[in-house]
Amino acid sequence: MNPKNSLRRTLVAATAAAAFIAPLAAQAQDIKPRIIRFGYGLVENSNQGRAVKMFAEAVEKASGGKMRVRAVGAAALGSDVQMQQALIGGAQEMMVGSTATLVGIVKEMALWDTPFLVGNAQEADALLDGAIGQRVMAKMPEKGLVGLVYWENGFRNLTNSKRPVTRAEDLDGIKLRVMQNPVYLDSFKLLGANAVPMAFSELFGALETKTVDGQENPFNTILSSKFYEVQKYVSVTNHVYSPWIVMVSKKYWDGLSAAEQKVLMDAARASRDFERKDTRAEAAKAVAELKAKGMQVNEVAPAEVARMREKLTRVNAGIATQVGMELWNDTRAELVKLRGK
Ligand code: KDG
Repeated sequence: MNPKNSLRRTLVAATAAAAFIAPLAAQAQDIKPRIIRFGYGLVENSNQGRAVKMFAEAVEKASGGKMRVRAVGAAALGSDVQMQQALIGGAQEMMVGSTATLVGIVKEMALWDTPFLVGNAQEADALLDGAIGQRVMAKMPEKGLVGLVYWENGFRNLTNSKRPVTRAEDLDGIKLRVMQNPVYLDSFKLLGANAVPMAFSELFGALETKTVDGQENPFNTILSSKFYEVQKYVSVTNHVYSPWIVMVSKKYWDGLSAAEQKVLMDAARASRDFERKDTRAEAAKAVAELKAKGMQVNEVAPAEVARMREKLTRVNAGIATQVGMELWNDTRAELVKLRGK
């Protein structure tokens, strides 16, 4: 056969094959689900883990299986700070973590570090879900992150292995782990503790080996992370309301269609409502459960909490400067309005 004819036949066959395969490949691409790696730091059976699971189920249902969330807990994808960098670089799609660990990237998140900023969950929800919370979130895209919603970590309380904390002076000499955040570091130094910044993923081991004597976290985390196995005392201070924030890599977000972005946003809002309800229900039973696990719980007297609060006002000026006086003053004004004064 004439070589030219043979080549022509081959080209014709290849073209025909490509025309047949291309739609199949496109169709396969269409049904191949988007996999969203969603990292978080607590264990699967925690308020954080249960909410990520709920979010994942909502996304898969709403997208008809075209978007699948792979939830990865226990800091297996890294600490909050490491995951934040992975999202910015586009190596990971989503995470939930503490706003307190985000201040190195979005300085306005320091607003939520303010000791005793809010007095109850209702005030927290109103601030976080309202104009103030959205103004802070609006600072994220320029840093490569998209904030969807805030979840509740909760009001933070002290635990340690040495003694009940009944007043600030009892913190003297206690090596207290704090989140990697300057306000937390300064606050507990002001109260007299030997404050030690540390990633959450290292905390249980540090408590177990007595590298640190204590830490501070909401009841939910003290329970789910089994700190009762390595801590004797819980001292109730409610010294700050701590939010978590559900975030998406902006590089990933910008590649989604409007419909896909809506799926994530709707699921995030539903998971926020679920998480807050679940967290508050669990926290309401936590003291009894911690006592049953052998912990000694003391309520710090209001007068002593007031003394702590007075000492901690010294960090407020630095927060106001960091977040900007307009946002700081608007937040204060919003709280006055919420309190009906
Ligand atoms: O991924 C763990 C984080 O959510 C962390 O912020 C939990 O409050 C926490 C802490 O003390 O590190």
